[in-house]
Amino acid sequence: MVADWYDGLTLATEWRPAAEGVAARYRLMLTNDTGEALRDFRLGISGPARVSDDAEIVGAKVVTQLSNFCELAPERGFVLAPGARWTIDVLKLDYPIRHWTDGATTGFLVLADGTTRSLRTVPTRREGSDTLRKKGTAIYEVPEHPPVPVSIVPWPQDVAVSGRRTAPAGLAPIPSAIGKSAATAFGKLTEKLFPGEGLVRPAHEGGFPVELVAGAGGKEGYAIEFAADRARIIGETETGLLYGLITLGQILRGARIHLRQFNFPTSGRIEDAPAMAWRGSHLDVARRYYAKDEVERFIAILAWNKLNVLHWHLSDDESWRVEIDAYPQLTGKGAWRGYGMPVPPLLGSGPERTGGYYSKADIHAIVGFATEVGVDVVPEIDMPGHCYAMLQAIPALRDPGENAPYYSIQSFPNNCLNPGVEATYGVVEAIIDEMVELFPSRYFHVGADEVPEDAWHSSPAANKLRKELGVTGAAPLQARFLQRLQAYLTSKGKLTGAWEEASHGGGLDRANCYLVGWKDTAISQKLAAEGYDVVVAPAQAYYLDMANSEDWHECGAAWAGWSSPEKSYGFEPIAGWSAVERGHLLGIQACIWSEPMTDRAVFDRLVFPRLSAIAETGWSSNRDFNRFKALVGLMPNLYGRYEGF
Ligand code: TNX
Repeated sequence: MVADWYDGLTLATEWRPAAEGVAARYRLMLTNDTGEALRDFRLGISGPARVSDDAEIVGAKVVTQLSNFCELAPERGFVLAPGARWTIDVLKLDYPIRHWTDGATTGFLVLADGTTRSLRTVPTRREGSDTLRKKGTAIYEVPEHPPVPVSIVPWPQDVAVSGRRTAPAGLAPIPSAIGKSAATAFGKLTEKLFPGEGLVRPAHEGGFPVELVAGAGGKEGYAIEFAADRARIIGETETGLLYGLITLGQILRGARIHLRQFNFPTSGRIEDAPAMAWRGSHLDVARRYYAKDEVERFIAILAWNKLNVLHWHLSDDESWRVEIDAYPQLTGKGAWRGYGMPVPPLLGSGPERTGGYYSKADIHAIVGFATEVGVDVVPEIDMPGHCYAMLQAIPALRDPGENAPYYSIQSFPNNCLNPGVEATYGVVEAIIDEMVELFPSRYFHVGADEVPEDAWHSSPAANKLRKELGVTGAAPLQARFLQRLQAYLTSKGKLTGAWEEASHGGGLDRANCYLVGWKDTAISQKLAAEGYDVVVAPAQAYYLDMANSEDWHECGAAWAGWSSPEKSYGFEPIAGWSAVERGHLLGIQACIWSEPMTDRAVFDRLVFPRLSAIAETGWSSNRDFNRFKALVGLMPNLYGRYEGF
């Protein structure tokens, strides 16, 4: 029996960027301090960086590889003596490493009997660099003299308040014919986000009376009238009143925490309504699993930012996360990763079985909470591409005649549902049947991104369909697949959502869909001009997996560039759009892809405060980074990790 080697074995990785006359090099170093000689083993790694298929590798050979999982073997008879180090040089990766989160974040040994041993894995260093790794939300100090007297994010349409009183101990909402649900939702929201702060209190505990009354306001607008001994919120809907309470709660927290800098007013008025109808955030729970409580807290944060859509990315190549009764193997196999399993360790998951999925009861609770706080949960099942996990769970959906591989951009082989395999439609429809029961949203997002151009090239079933339709390539087949899905969703009363690529090869019925433009804003504008309703989510500014700056010490990805909070904040999503194009704008959203989120503190650094920057763009007609910077430090993050803590 082999001892637990965790303490004695260390994997370190080092990146040397390409320079004049020097090739890029990714070096893996395994050091043996176990006191025993190691033989007959292989090294498994997982983390965002991908060893290229045609990479020259010095010191090892690749035994198996799938996307960013790679198993490397030393030469036959190799012995790693006590105190010795095994060095492997990989001379080509699919893309260069630009930040410390890019390299292997998990390493493990595979022994001759097939068992595995975890080992300590040190985050990647760049050659010659120090070990500083930035994590945690950047700290935004409240200035001595903030440019505005009250703390509110996103900034309202019109603020005309005056007077000043000591921040009350809490708020005591008083519903009338309207406002019961808003008051309850506000209580749950503040309890989740700021437990122990007592933001809601009865009058006898010093709660400040807040009357909730019916009046104008539209779907999400509200007004607040201040008096010395009470405030009144006027709204037309429960959501409007909730947003009024959120504004008051933010004012209260600011005045309480920074009593010199911010006021709790005693007179005047705030008038508010959103600029855009769709103010969303996408969350990828497929690359990384987020527990039910984390998702609910994230939803609470959305509401606190007056964001109203969660685009919930529930499946991808790396996993499947929704319980489906008709196909228990989807979660039985697809929700888990591990060595020797249908889905191997990926993106830093280890050799042991890890993952998770949302049971129907979980989804019911999550969607119920979201609805209460004004957040519409739009589910996404990503199809026909990004389906490796689903196809591993239900291999019968592959065409048995397909005999050659094609690869996705993330290097997954044959990862697309096959439009020529008729059984696919029955399975997908059964999944939709169950999911429409779980998600009351008008929208159902079907993915449609990144199908490789040569998808299904060797599939007889796909080629038969190509012949029938008189088409070539992948796009028309994908369009045909999506059109069938859309017809089914329409019959269920749903509008079909998809990424921009759903417009390729024939497109969708524009009256019953919306598309998310992600490559740049020009594409969103073009889709709007073609008559598609669009949500604008350009990767250059709204992809929160992109690092905050070019600095190596920052965490995150870089394929679409870098975006500081200031850049995300100042970004104009619909500059130059015509009135007709604007007529097709639903709104904007952040996208949170989870490949780099190996550490919760990385999530906090990447997502905050950029999420609030995007929220303010969706809500306010009056933006000012200086004001935003002074206020955003009061906004919550997901895990409570701040830079330097
Ligand atoms: C592209 S954006 C993807 C995702 C990745 C993301 C990483 C889109 C629709 N597809 O699969 O996670 O880039 O930034």
